[in-house]
Amino acid sequence: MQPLNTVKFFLIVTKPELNINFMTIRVLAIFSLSMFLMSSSCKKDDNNSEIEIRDRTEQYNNVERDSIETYMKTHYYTLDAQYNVTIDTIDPAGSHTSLWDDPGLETLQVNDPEVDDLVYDLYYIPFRAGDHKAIHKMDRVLVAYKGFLLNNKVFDEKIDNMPIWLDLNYSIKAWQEVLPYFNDGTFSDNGDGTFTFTGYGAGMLITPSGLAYYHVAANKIPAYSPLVFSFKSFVVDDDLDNDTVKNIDEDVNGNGDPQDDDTDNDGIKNINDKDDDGDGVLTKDEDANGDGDPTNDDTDGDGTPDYLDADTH
Ligand SMILES: [Ca+2]
Ligand SMILES: [Ca+2]
Ligand SMILES: [Ca+2]
Ligand SMILES: [Ca+2]
Repeated sequence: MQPLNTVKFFLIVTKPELNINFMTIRVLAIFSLSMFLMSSSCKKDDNNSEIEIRDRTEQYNNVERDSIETYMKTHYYTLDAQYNVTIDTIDPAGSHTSLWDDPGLETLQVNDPEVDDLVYDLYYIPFRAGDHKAIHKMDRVLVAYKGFLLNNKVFDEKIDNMPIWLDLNYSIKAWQEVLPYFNDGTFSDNGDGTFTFTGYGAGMLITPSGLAYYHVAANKIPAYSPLVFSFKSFVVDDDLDNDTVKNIDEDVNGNGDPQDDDTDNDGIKNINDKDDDGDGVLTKDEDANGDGDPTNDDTDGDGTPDYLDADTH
């Protein structure tokens, strides 16, 4: 979970324009934390001792695959000018296009985190990709979102004027997999405490419980619930420790997991460590050629960049 002091700022929408491309946001020094979207390993499980742990493959292949497909074939969405999503049940006499038949629908094949040969269909629909910086699975993203159960009930919502920073390193796998298909937007300072956002990403996703909370019942989410989210990606923070090395490059061993990279073995992972090699010189200052990128400086030519080389700085 994010320590409080890593939160840089929060944004509050004050004057959403009725224009699909603009959103005006006020910066306030407030903090809010959502317990939702954190991975289930982060959650207390005390109330679930009586819940039977089902076989993950059977739960998906025999139960959720069908319930998700049925849901998608019997529901449709509508958008307002701010990419706010309404989901409703299709009237057979009507003319709405189902989620299943939506021309924008994308399907990802995602491996179960625990069972090797279990592969899920994870669905998403991009409303707009976002026109600025790419999101990687190790980044933190300022998002607004709305979460739905397959019965149309909303279990959580962060509206535009109360967005949250979502650290994908600690989020449910469905978000880790889908958000990298989106970018953030750009924002300009209006000089009066507000920022105008343009071109942020917006979409929705439909996930089986195996890529969400599985057997853990969380607040309004029953155990074994496939989940539907609509979301907007306003800002990506691609350098959590502000050391000028991007989060994705802090994964030194390149295995996709930044939690096992701690070059100086000081107990602080590189992704959160401002002095990655523990030589007393900040990573951002181990930039011999001064190009703003410490990853391409290797003063002693030993193949290890200075910021990861305790012998050189
Ligand atoms: Ca960094
Ligand atoms: Ca670092
Ligand atoms: Ca250093
Ligand atoms: Ca060094």
